[in-house]
Amino acid sequence: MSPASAKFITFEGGEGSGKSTQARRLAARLQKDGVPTVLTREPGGSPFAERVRALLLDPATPAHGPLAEALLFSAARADHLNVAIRPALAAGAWVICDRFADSTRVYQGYAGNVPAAVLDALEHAIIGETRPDLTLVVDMDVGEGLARAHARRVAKTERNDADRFEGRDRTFHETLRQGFLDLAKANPQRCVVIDGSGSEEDVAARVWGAAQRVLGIA
Ligand code: T5A
Repeated sequence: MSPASAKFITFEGGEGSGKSTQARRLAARLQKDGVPTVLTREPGGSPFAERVRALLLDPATPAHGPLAEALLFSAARADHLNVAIRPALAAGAWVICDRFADSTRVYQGYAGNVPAAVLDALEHAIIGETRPDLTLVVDMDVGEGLARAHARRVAKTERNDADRFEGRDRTFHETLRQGFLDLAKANPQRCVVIDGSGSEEDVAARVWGAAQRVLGIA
């Protein structure tokens, strides 16, 4: 596959919406079809960004406000883009990223009131031309999503505590859901809202249909 055909796909949505599961499934399907694919995530995806992730998600990290959060997520993103995303795209791979700049727009902007002009400037400086070709916004009932995320955390860690974002109140998570829907509406050329309800297979079929339609996959 030539570098010109490399695609950048992002998954977005609230906590426990099933985006990570679907990002993995889409990457596996593309790889099976012979498409070189890199699966990555934010915050994280490079050694520096994973260090920032640990700090940001640790419930013991003192509250530092949405502006400082936006700056930290952006610092991690700058490194992730330089170390992982841009080199992969340049080599012709498709990149699937579990969360990207839209999460900053919604969590720190829409819910955290960081001004759009600040986020515009950060995106301009850090992302530049490396914009997603397709953003899949996985939409899910908030209660169901949080229950899924909670069940997964308990099963994995045998601990009951949420990370710094998951642990916020229900109103916060409803605001996030609306934020992602508004963002998708404002960016119809690249965003598709995916109904996250039903089985993993049901959701995967919706994701694949959207990828085929928007990216022209046969
Ligand atoms: N953040 C991130 C910001 O505030 N600003 C930013 O700029 C960025 C980049 C990241 C946190 O950072 C914030 C947002 C987040 O709060 P994280 O640990 O990476 O934290 O968490 P999330 O991205 O929210 O991802 P989660 O892993 O919690 O949830 P997902 O990805 O929505 O869900 P997933 O796929 O892991 O599934 C959750 C559980 O549900 C099951 C899965 O097996 C799993 O157990 N599941 C299903 N069960 C039934 N039916 C289905 N269809 C299912 N699909 C999945």
